[in-house]
Amino acid sequence: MMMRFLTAGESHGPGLTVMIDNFPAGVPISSEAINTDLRRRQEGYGRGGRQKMEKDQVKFLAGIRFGKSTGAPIALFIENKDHANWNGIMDAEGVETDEKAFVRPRPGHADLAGFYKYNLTDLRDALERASARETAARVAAGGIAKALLRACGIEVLSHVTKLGGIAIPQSELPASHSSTKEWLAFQAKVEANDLRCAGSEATQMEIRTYIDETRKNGSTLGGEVECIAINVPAGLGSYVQWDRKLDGKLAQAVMSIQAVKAVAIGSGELGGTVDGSLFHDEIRLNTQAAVVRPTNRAGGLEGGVTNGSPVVVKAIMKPIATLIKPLMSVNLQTVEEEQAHFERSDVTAVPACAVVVEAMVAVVLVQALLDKFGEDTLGDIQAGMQAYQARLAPPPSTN
Ligand code: EPS
Repeated sequence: MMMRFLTAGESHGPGLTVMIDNFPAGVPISSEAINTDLRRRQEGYGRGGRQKMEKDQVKFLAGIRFGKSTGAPIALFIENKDHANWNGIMDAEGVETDEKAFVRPRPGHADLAGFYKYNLTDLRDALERASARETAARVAAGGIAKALLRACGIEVLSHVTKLGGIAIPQSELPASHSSTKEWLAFQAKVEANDLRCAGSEATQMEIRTYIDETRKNGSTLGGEVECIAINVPAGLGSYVQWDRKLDGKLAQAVMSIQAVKAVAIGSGELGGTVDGSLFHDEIRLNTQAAVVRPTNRAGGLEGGVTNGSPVVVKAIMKPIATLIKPLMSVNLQTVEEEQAHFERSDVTAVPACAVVVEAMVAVVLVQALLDKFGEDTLGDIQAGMQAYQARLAPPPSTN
C-alpha cells in the first residue's frame, strides 16, 4: 500500500482535516516546521483579507507521539478562524435559508461544475470545497512528507519565476546545477522577499506595481513557480509502466493544485523549440571518475526515473477566478445573464502556490522513496538508502 493523504474541510467550515495513511514509524516531526510552511503559504504580496484573519497552525490528532511518527495513520487539523463569522450559513445542522444562496457561477471556478455534477441549488457547496483554502491542508501533509525527506537528506525548495507575465530575467535566476549549499543560500534569499522570487529590487518593484495596478482594476494575476528537490537519489520511479513514471506522477499531483493549468519538468518547454544537441544533458566524468551531468534541462528525470540531478518541476497558475470586477455569468435561479458572484479575493496567490507545489512534490517523492526502500521504519529506509548508494559506484553527483 502506498503512502497517501486525503483532506476534508470547507473554506468557511470549522477547519481542515488531513489524514495520512501508511507513513513510516520513527520520523522526527515538529509542529514548528509545519507551522512555518503554513505561514509561508499565507504570505506573499497580493494576498487578500482572509489571510489577515487566519493564523494557520497544525494540531496533531493522531499518529505522532513524543515528536515521532508511530506508523499509525496521522491525523492533522487546522482551524478556520473565519468560521465564527459564518453562523447560519455554514452550520452542519439546521435548515437552509434560500436568501443567501449563491447562484451566479464564477467563470474559471468550480461553481458551474458543482451545478452540473452535484445538482447544487446553492453553489456555495462548490465554492466551499473547491476554494484554495484547502491548500493549507496540503501544506500540512507536505510538512509531514518533508520531515521524512529531510531525515533522508532531501530538501524541497521553491521560488516564483513569473508573475502576471513579468519574468524574472534569466541572469537573476539560479543555475540549475548549483551545489546543495548554493541552493540553500538561494532559498534564504528568496524567503527574504514577499514575492518569494530571486529577482533584483528593480524587478520586484515592477511586479509589485503591476499587482497594485491590477488590484485597482479589480482583476487578478497568475504566474509561474519552480520547485527544486535536491539530493534526490538516482533511480526513483520506473520506465517499465506508464503509471510508474515519476514525471507523470509529479505532473498529476501538481496539476491537481487549485488554479494550476500547466506543469513542466525541468526545461520541458524548451524541448519543443531547440534541436537535441541543445536540449539533452551530457553524461560526463568528473576528476574522481564520478558520473556528472553538467546541465539539468531534463529536470532530474529521464525515462520517468530520477537521475541524481535536482528534480525540477514548474507550474503555471492561472489568474484567480474570483474577480472584484466580475465577468459575465448566468443567474441559475432566474436564468438571466448577470455578473458573476464576488465575495472576496486575492489579487494573486502565486508566491503561496510555490509553497503548495513544494508540498505536493514532497508527497510524491516520499511515495517514490518508500516504494524503493520500504515503508515501515525510518531506520530501515536509511539503511536501504546507504546500501543502495554504496552500490552506485561511482555515484552520480551534480556537485
Ligand atoms: C484562500 C482562502 C479563500 C480565498 C482564496 C484562497 O478565502 P475566502 O474565500 O474566505 O476569501 O482567499 O481562494 C480563492 C480566491 C478562490 O477562489 O479559491 C487561501 O487560504 O488560500
